[in-house]
Amino acid sequence: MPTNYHAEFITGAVRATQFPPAELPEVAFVGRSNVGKSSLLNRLVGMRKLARVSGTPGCTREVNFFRVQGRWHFVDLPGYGYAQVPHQRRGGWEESVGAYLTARRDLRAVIVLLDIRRGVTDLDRQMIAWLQQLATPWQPVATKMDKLTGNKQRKALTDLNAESTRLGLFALGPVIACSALNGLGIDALRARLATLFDEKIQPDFSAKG
Ligand SMILES: Nc1nc2c(ncn2[C@@H]2O[C@H](COP(=O)(O)OP(=O)(O)OP(=O)(O)O)[C@@H](O)[C@H]2O)c(=O)[nH]1
Ligand SMILES: [Mg+2]
Repeated sequence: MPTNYHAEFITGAVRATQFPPAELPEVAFVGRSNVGKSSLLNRLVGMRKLARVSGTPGCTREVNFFRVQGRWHFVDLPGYGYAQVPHQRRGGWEESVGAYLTARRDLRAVIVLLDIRRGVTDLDRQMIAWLQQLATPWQPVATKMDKLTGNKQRKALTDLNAESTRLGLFALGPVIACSALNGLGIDALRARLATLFDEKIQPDFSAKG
C-alpha cells in the first residue's frame, strides 16, 4: 500500500500574526489533549516523526502548520481539556486556536478527534458547537481503535456515531474509525480529505517515513 506523502513543517505559531500566508487549502486537527492528533497526522502522511507526539498531555503547544504534497496545509492544533494547564497557557490556547478557527480564510474543514474509549465529552461538544457557529465543516474521527476489541469496540463506535449524528450540523459524514498504531481507517480518512480538496491524492513514493 502506498503510504507516504511529501510533507514538511512550515512554522509553529501562538498568535495570528505568526500564521503563514493562507495560500493553500487547509485542514486542521482538533481534540482533547492526548487524543492522538499529532499521531494521526503523522500516520496520514506516513512520516513517524513529522509532528511531535508524547504520552504526556499538552505536548503540542503551538499551531503547527505543515505543507503536504506542496498542495495543502495540514494544521496540528494544541489540545484542550488538559487540567494541569496553568491559567496563562489556557488563555494562550484560546488566543491561538481561537484566532486560527475564526479567521483562517482557506480552512476547508476541521477533523474532530474523539477517543473511542471516552466518546464525546462536554469539551468536544463545545468545540463542535463552536465549529457549527462558524459554519465550518467538521469530520468526526474515532482514535485509538486498537485499544478496544470485539463487542466493546462495536458498541463504542455505534454510540459515537449516534452522538455525532445527533450533533450533525455541518458534519461531513459518519465517524471514521482510526488507529494511528495499526493504520485502521487511514485510507478512508485520506479518501475523505481527497473529496474535500476535490482531487485525487497522488501519493509520493519517494518520501521517507
Ligand atoms: N494505542 C494507541 N495509542 C495512540 C494512538 N494515537 C496516539 N496514541 C498515543 O497517545 C499519546 C498521545 O498522542 P499525541 O498524538 O501526542 O496526542 P495529541 O492529541 O497530539 O496530544 P496534545 O499534543 O497534547 O494535544 C501518545 O502516547 C501516542 O503514542 C493510537 O491510535 N493507538
Ligand atoms: Mg499533539
